[in-house]
Amino acid sequence: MSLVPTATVSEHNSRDSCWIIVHSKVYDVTEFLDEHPGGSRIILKYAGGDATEAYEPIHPPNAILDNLPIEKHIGAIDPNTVVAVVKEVTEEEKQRQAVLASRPPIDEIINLHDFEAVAKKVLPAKAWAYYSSASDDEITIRENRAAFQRVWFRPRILRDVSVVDWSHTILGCKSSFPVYISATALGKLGHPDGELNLTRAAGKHNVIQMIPTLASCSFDEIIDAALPGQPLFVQLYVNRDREITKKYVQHAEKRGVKALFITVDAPQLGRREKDMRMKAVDDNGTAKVQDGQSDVRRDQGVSRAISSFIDPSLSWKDIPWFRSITNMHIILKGVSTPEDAILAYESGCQGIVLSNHGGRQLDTARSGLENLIDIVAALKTKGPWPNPNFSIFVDGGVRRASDVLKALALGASAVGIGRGFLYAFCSYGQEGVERSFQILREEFEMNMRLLGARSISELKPEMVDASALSAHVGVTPTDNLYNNTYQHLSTAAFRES
Ligand code: PPY
Repeated sequence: MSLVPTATVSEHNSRDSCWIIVHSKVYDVTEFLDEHPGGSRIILKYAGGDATEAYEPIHPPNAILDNLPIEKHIGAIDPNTVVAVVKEVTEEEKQRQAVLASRPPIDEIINLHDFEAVAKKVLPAKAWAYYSSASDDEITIRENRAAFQRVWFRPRILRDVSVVDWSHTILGCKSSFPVYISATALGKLGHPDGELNLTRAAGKHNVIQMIPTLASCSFDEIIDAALPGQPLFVQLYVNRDREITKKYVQHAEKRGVKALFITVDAPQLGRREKDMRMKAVDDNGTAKVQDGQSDVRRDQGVSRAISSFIDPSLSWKDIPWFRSITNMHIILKGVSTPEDAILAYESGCQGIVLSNHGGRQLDTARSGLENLIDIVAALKTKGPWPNPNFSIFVDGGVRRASDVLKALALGASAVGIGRGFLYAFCSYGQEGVERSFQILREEFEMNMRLLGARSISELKPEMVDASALSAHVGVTPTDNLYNNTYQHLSTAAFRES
């Protein structure tokens, strides 16, 4: 590969000839400018210079290699010509660092909501907007929490609960509790080590992590950070180019991943308005929504900007193809109805995740917990129950072990937590994730004792009253902690005069 002096790169600093440096490699992106889903302006900002810092957290590691024809790969930057740049720290970053330094000591974090409250304060505004946002009016994200509060316990007593055991097996893999780490994208927006915080903590504490397709760390970095034999699942966004998907899936299997979670609820990404508004704010924090620039796609937040590879034509006809390319368990992530649950079962999948994508897709879609009731009833008509060959997972809004116990009592095989663990590492790195596991363990111990269940197999539908679950109106006590972390939506801002 030829070596390119930085002076040569800096000559290509315009719309007519635009070169950028990413990870010490030089690329000619002139013809790609108008195709960039995030608009050309952000690339032009780095024209003739190094774009790595802006590129890294919001692009999958291979995005540029996969999207840019090989003849546009100019070469490697000549290391002898690189001048060390002293980076100016912005006022916003200085303030953020000060807030970070005044975080509560980790032993004062006593529940998963605490992590969210800290993350809300310490995250860069763009990262918080991306992670916390949900679609449209954000009704579903709030319903995900509320649904758990419409299920009430019916505890059993006098059962000798001196020993309680919350360990579990998920798709044949041992887990310290009936919870897995659900995939959330772009971990480096929130912490320099990104998803590796989860991998390392999960390895130490016997928890299963689902690797996101759109992780900031590369798939292999994550696998390499795992302990020998550490069970991992992988999430899949299906690419329009099925060869890319096939390669990804087969590579995952070769590297020992146990289950493939195919995301089926995102043929198009939902409109997440907090994220979109952030994109309409420039680096000085000035609202630019109304300035008439034509080259910026204003309908794009971080997520929409990088989602164009997802194949909206994915259909039931593709399931046999997936079966033909892998022996991993195949789980459909994002099922909501008994009709689709039965189709998944009949098409030979090994399970489903009742999920509305953390409220980020179809707003006013029901919660996974509510859907669980009808779906379990429908699947009971199809074969043995519980069915050892077909698992039902639930995610969305889970913050407490009591939430998990409710889902399991109602027939879930295990439960996924995405944002809860994400906020733990955004606020305290790996230590935060480990603390979140410890908190859950303590909550499992107490709640199982009080519920009268000595093991996960003793959780039964009779232990909960879900009669109010489908009543979408009704008085439930306010969830004070969640309401505290929930950020209200806002309307378009006026320009300052
Ligand atoms: C999400 O943001 O909800 C995701 O699932 C991840 C993602 C991010 C960007 C594009 C597509 C999906």
